[in-house]
Amino acid sequence: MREHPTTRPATRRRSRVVPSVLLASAFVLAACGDAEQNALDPAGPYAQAPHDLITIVAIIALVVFVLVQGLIIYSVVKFRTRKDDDGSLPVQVHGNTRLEIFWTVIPAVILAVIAVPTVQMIFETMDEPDEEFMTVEVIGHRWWFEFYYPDHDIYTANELVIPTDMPVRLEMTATDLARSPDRGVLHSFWIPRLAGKQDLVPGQTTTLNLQADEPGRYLGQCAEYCGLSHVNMRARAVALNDADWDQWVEDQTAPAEIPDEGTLAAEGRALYADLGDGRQACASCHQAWEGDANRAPNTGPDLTHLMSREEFAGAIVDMTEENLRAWLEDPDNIKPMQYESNGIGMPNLDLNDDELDALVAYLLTLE
Ligand code: HEC
Ligand SMILES: [Cu+2]
Repeated sequence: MREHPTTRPATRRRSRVVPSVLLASAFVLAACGDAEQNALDPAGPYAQAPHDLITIVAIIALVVFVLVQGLIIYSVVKFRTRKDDDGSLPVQVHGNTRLEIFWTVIPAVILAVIAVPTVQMIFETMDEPDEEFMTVEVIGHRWWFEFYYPDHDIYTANELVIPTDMPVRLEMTATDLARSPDRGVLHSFWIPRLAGKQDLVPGQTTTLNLQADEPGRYLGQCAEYCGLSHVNMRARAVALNDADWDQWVEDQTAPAEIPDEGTLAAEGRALYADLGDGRQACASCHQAWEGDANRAPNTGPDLTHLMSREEFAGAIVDMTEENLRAWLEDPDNIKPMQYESNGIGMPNLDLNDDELDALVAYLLTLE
C-alpha cells in the first residue's frame, strides 16, 4: 500500500527546483565577481568607443524587445480562451501589404542608423592615431605573447608595458616556420578594458590601438582558440606613469647582470649555457642578453629582465622563487604543452635539485 501517492512527486520537483535556482544564481554571480576583463568598464578611449556604441545598440534593442514582448503578452491575454468560449477565432489578417512594408522598412531603417556610428567608430579606432603614439610589435606564440619595442630595441613577454595616456599601436603577427616550431595558428589579442580584439595571423600584420588613461594592470587573454593551452595564454597590459615608464625603458635597455664568480647564481649561469648530458641548453631557446652586439629574439621568452615581470608562462603564474622552481622542475605540470610530440613550449629538462637551486638563483638575478 502506498502512502500519500500525490505528494511525493511534488516534493521531489520542489527539491530539484531550489538547488537549480541556487546553482544558476551562483553561476551568474560568479560571472560578476571577476571584473578584471570587463569590456563594460573601459579604461581608455579605444575601449570607450565600442562601449558607447554597445550602449546605444542595447537601448535600441531594449525598446524593440519591450515593444515586441508587450504586443505578445497583450495578444495572449486579450485572446485567451475564456469560460464561455465558442471556439471561434478572432479576425485573421493575411497579406496586408502596408503592414508587410511597415515591418520590413522599420528594421532596415534601424540597422541603417546603427551602421553609421558603427562604421565611423571602426575607422576611427583602427586608423593610425592623430597624436603622437608608440609602436609595439606583438608576436603570438603557442602559448604566450612576445612584445618588441622597435623604438627602444626591447624584447619582453606576457606583460605589455606602456606609458599612460599615450596611444599605443600594436603591429601584430603570429609565429611562422622561420621563427619557431609553434607555427601556423591564429591567436587574438584582447585586453577588454583597453581595446577591442584583433586576430594575429601568421604571415600577415594586423594592427590594434590601445591606450590606458590611468596607471594600472589590465588583464587580457588570447581570444582565438589556438590549441591545448589556449586557456593559459593570458596577457597583461601594465600602464606606468611618466617617471616609471622612463625608468622601465632604462632598465630594459640595459644588459643582463652577470653574477659574481663563485656564487650559486654564477653556477646557474653556466648551466643556463650548457646543461650537459646531451640536454638542450636554456640559451638555445631563451635570450639573456649580456650586452654583446646582437640582441636577437629566440624561440622562447626573453629572460634578460625576467624579474621585472610580475607574472610568467603566459601571465598565468606569479613570479615567485617557488613558482620558478616548479616551472623548471616540470613545466607541463603548470601549463600543459606539447614539447615531446610537437616541439611546442618548454621541455622538461630532468633537472636535479642542485641544478634547480643554481638555475633559480641565476634567474633571480635577471632583474
Ligand atoms: C626548447 C626550447 C626551450 C628550452 C630548452 C628551455 N625553454 Fe624555457 N621556455 C620555452 C618556451 C617556449 C617558453 C614559453 C612557454 C609558455 O609560456 O607557453 C619558456 C618559458 C620559460 C620561462 C618563463 C618566461 C616567461 O616570461 O614566461 C622561464 C623562466 C624559462 N622558460 C626558463 C628556462 C630555463 C632556465 C631553461 C633551461 C633549464 C629553459 N627555460 C629551457 C622554451 C624553452
Ligand atoms: Cu592563442
